[in-house]
Amino acid sequence: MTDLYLSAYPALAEQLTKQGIDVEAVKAKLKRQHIETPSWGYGNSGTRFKVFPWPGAARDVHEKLADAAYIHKLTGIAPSVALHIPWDKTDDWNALKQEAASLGVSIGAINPNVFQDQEYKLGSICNPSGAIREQALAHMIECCEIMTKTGSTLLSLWFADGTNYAGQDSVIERKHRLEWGLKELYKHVPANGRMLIEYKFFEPAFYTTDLPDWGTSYAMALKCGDRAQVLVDTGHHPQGTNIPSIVSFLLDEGRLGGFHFNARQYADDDLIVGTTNPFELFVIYHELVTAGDKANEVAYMIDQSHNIEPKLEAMLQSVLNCQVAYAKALIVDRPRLLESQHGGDVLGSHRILTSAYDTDVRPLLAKVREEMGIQPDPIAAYRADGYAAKIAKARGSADGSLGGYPG
Ligand code: PSV
Ligand code: MN
Repeated sequence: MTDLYLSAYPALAEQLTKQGIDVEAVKAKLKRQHIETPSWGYGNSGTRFKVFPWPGAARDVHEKLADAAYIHKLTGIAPSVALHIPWDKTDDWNALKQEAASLGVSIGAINPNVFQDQEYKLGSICNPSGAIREQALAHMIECCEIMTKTGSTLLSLWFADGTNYAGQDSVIERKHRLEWGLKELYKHVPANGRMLIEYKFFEPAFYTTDLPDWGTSYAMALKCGDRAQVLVDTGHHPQGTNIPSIVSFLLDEGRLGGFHFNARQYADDDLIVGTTNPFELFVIYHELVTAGDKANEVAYMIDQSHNIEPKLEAMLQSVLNCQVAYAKALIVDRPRLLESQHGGDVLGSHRILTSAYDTDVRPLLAKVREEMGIQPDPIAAYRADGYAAKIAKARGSADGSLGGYPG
């Protein structure tokens, strides 16, 4: 199969060149792609009904780093790992930073956890109790310090705050508490860092959520300052929401901080990226490529928790699906698309876009990987490799989840 893809490359390159695409420039961009994988995607996690332990699932931050490094070795485009605190807490951050570097990866976004402790039953920075709000703030400030120690430039915030019943709490007061907490926290974000504000329309709260949508995150980011931006988790919207248009608006406003990529069918399903929604993923990347330099700082992170799938293969597949979507977005004939759009050609424009989507980019990606010195087919390489069997033997089936709400 691999040979088949590589041998199909010259014909594809010729076809793309005829269309006016600079194939060398496309390959250069693909080699610079950067997808961050989440530490929590390597450990056991599941649904509220059951956590099925996976043989070889990472049991601590060291094993998570090793697994992330393995995914990077196979793909060449996953050089950083997001950490979740306190799940990944260590006494010696400098040593962890060195350990990551020695494995060929770096520490990416720092994700505070203000949803797991008993105190947070009624919320964190929106909690009716001032003492609990302060506790949540203190934890997030500690995460800013961890950023400095690890060299991370991203603080990635998600709050489980909300209410379950009408009248349970004052929605306006909760908004004021949210604004207070975010503004206070922003003062502690390292000068070279950014604060990404994630939203989610429901769950675990079922009546109101304090940060339910991109507009609320955007409004809060504006109140905080230039280095506060919105984080789009692709699983956090009501059905039918047009995520690419949100992406394009935020990019143009300079407020798209990053992504948590995953796929969903119904709610926040945390499935492998691009499995239910490959066209949506492609259009998201199309908006990013169209935005040019405005997309330079966007952080591309995966946020998945796998229950029944092999953890490493699921992560690998996710990274590769982002690569496919990006490759297809890079070969959109943009000058022709713009001309067609300006001419008001509804279906002609759509066709230009879908013709890139319909292109089989596997030969292009096989060539890119060959030039990067990695295996042209990472899934085949993973399946032929002994790493998964080795860690299954060494680590066994650790019981239990990461210790709380499953992603
Ligand atoms: C919440 O569902 C979320 O998407 C947030 O990003 C969390 O930090 C992550 O999942 C892990 O629980
Ligand atoms: Mn997320």
